[in-house]
Amino acid sequence: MSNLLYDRLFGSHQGEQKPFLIFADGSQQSYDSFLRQTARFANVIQSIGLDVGDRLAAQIEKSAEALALYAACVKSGVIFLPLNTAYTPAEVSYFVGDSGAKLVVADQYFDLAAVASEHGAVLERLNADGSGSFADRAATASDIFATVPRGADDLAAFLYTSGTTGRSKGAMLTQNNLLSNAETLIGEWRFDANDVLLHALPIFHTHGLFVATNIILLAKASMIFLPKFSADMVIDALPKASSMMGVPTFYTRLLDDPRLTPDLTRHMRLFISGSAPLLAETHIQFESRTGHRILERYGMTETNMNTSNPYDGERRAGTVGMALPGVDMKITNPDNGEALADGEIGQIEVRGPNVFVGYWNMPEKTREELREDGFFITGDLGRIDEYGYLQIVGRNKDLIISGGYNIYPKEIELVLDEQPGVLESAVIGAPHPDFGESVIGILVADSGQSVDLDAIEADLGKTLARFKQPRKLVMVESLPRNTMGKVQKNILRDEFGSTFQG
Ligand code: MLC
Ligand code: AMP
Repeated sequence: MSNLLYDRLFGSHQGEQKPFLIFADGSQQSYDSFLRQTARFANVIQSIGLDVGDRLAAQIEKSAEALALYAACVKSGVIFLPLNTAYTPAEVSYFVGDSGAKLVVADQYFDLAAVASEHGAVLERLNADGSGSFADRAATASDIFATVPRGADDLAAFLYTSGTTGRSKGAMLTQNNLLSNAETLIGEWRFDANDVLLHALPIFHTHGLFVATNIILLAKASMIFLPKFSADMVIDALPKASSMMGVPTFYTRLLDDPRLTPDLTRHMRLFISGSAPLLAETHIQFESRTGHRILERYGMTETNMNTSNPYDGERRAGTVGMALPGVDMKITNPDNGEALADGEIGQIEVRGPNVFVGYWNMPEKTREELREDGFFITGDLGRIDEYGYLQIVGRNKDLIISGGYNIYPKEIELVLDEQPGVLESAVIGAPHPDFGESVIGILVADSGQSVDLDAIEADLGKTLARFKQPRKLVMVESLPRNTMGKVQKNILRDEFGSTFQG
C-alpha cells in the first residue's frame, strides 16, 4: 500500500539535484538533500516511539528543518501539529494537552520543559541553525526510511483555530484534504517546474505551509525561502522570483516602499493575496504601481482554499473570485440555513474534498459547523455579485484578523476579566493601516476599584502571544448592551473605529 500524500508531494523527487529551497544568502538545498534529511528525521521520530496517528507538536522557527519535520511526519504517518512561534508556554500547554502530542519539537529558546513534563510528552530541540538534540539524533540516523502506508482519509495534520468560547479547536485535516487542494490550485494558478515562489510567510498556518509549500512540491518548482517578511528582503529577492503569495499587509508594506516599481516586478508572473481582506484600494494601487493585478483567493484552516479569482479572466478588486473546481459553495440564511439567491447577503457555506473532517475531540462543535450533508458553515458573510464573483462583506463570528493572524476576542476578554480591579471587558477590532485590523480592549472597573493599565499590559505579555495583545486599552463607565443583555460591539466599533487612523 502506498502513502498517498507522501508519494504525490515528495515521492518522485528522490535523487533530484534541482534546488527545492533557495535561502536569502543565495545558498540552496536540493530536493535530494531535503529528502535525505526527511528520512533521517522520520527515523528519529520512530526511534522516539511515535506510532502511526500519534501527534507531533512543533514550535520551531522557519527553516529547512521545519519543513523536513513536516515531510517526516507525512512519511512516518505521524500527525503534524505546527504552532505559531509567538505563542507563550501557557498557550502551547493547551495545544499539547488537548492534542495529546507525544513529542514536542521546539527551538531551544522556547521554555517548554515544564509543559512537556506536565503532559507526559518527550521534548526535543531543533533550532533554526540546524542544531539541537533532535538534529543530533538525526545526524547519526539512516537516510533511508520505508515510507509508512497511508490513505486518502488518514489524518495528516492538526491545525488549531480559535473558538468563539475562547477554547481553540484542532481542525483535523486528511491527506486528501491537503492533496486535492494543492492539485486544484497548481492547475488554477498555472504553477510548473519553472516557477520560483518568493516565500516570506510563516509555515505554521495553511497559507505558508499547505498552499505555498505543497504547490511547489507538487510542481517540483523552487522557493526563495525567507525567514519572515521584510520589505528589504522581499525587494532584494523579487528579481529572482516568478511568483509570490502574501497576506494584504505584505502588499501595503511594499506599496509604502518607493523601490516597488514596474521594473522590479516586470518579470513576475503572479502575485496572490489571501488570509484577510485585500482592500480594493490596495488592489488598484498595486496595479497602477506595478502593472500587476493581484489574484485574491479565499480560504480557511478548516477548508484549505475555497475560491479564487481567475488566472486568465478578470481579477475583480474587492472580490475573492469563484468556487474552485470540486468545491460547492452556497450563500444561506443564517437563521435557517436555506439557500439565498445570488445578490443576497448570507453566510458562506462550502463543501468539497478540501473540507476538514472535524474538530479533534469536539464532536458537538463539529456538528454545529459541519453539516451532515458535508457543507461547512464558514462564519463568513458574503454575496455573489452580478458577475458571479464572491464578495466577503463581513463575519458572522466574533473574530479579528490582524496581519493575517486570527484573534478571537473571547480569549482576550477572559484574560482581561481576571485583571485586578476589572469588572468586565469587551475586545473589538478596529481598522489599522498596517495590520488591516488591530485589537482594542475596553474595560469597565469594578465599583470603587482603580485599574492599572500598565500593569495589565505587562501581565498580558506573560499569557498571550504578542500579536493578540490589545494595541490599546481604554476604560469606559459601562458596556452598551441590548435588551437581551448582549454587549453591542457594533456600538463600540463605531465609537473606537478610528483609534488607529491617521
Ligand atoms: C507580528 N506582530 C503582530 C503581527 N505580527 N501584531 C499584530 N498582528 C500581526 N499579524 C507584532 C510583533 O510581535 C511586533 O510586536 C510588532 O507586531 C511589529 O512587528 P513587525 O516586525 O512589524 O511584525 P512582522 O514580523 O513584520 O509581522 C507582520 C506580518 C506577519 C504581517 C509580516 O504577522 C505575518 O507574516 N503574517 C502572516 C500571517 C499568515 O500567514 N496568516 C495565514 C493564516 S492561514 P512589538 O511588541 O514589537 O510591537 C489562513 C487561511 C488562509 O488564514 O486563507 O490563508
Ligand atoms: P483562519 O482561521 O486563519 O484559517 O482564517 C480564515 C478566515 O480568514 C476566513 O474565515 C475569512 O474570514 C478570512 N479570509 C481568508 N481569506 C480571505 C480573503 N481573501 N478575504 C477576506 N477574508 C479572508
